[in-house]
Amino acid sequence: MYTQRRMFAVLLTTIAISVPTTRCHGETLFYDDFQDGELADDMPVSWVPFNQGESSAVDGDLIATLTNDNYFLLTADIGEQTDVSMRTQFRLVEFPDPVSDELALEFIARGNAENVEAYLLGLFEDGEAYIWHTWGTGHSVLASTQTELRPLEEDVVLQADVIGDELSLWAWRTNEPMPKEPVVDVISDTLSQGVIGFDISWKSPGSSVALKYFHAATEHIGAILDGDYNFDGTVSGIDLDLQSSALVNPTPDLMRFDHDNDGAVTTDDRLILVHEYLHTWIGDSNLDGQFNSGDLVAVFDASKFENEVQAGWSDGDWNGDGYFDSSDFVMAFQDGGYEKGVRVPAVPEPTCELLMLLASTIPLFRRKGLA
Ligand SMILES: [Ca+2]
Ligand SMILES: [Ca+2]
Ligand SMILES: [Ca+2]
Ligand SMILES: [Ca+2]
Repeated sequence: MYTQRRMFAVLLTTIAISVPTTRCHGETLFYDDFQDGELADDMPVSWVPFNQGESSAVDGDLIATLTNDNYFLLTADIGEQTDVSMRTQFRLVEFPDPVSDELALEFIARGNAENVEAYLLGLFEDGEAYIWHTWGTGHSVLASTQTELRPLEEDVVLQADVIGDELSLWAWRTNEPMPKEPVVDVISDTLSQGVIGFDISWKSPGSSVALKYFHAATEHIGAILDGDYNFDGTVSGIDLDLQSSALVNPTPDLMRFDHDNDGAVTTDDRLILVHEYLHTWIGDSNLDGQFNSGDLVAVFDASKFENEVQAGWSDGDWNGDGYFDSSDFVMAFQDGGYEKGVRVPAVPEPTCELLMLLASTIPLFRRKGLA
């Protein structure tokens, strides 16, 4: 019987249809959502402040406040980088003297602390986007353009790519898709590598900025797939398990995990991920697009049913509470996908097959657990 199940599992694995993929986003260096309230604990990165300012992680935002009339810089403590793509969502939240001062949020790339040299790619409060080369005593404007973005009034997604000798700045509103082209770009081979980070500047003491997250990768960060929480270009079991962590987290990252925008990460978000982004059913443990006996074989082999050990989606934790127990069968039953084949968009009806299966399978798991 056991051998039969193994063969069945192998067969299913062989014919498994993989989840659609898009091109990857290079290696993610880090993604900091500032949810842990810490900026200097290496989780996932430590932020090192330079010059005069204050910084803290509050309610999932990084707040940086300028206390001088020049700049306040935070670098990510991950060593020198060559090619980098950096993305953040930010808003300028304090700007005491808009008449006589200027205010910008800018990325730093290929920065060198010794001679205070770097590429700066940023956005002024009036919507001017720019790419500068700066050094200790001056700067040159490599490129600039006026945009209609107003970061004092709206959240803006800002992305800087410094890849090879191509420098580009991307900017868009949060309710819009990522644009196909950068707002400004230029070729420069002056700097080859250095630290990365961002600063708030300049001539505007008392000004502050709020960043929702900071994502850094070694290649251009493209449009992120819905449900691709680890940015690997694929929606997979890894993402289901990341969502499970968010489901039991008292302060989850709503930007990433709250798909129905109700201010919480709940079973409804689970259903959106499984139905709309993975196009499958609750219960499809092997993610072959169907919920059938092959999935029961898989979770049976994992042997985590009511064992009080941590379980993932592939082990049978379909509802995302971290364990595999009868509540997972209840959710799968309610979803109604058992032996319904590949999911098509429709309102599912609970099936009596699954009801019968529920009645017959749970004792089987119990017996295995006792054995
Ligand atoms: Ca993923
Ligand atoms: Ca939600
Ligand atoms: Ca399956
Ligand atoms: Ca569960």
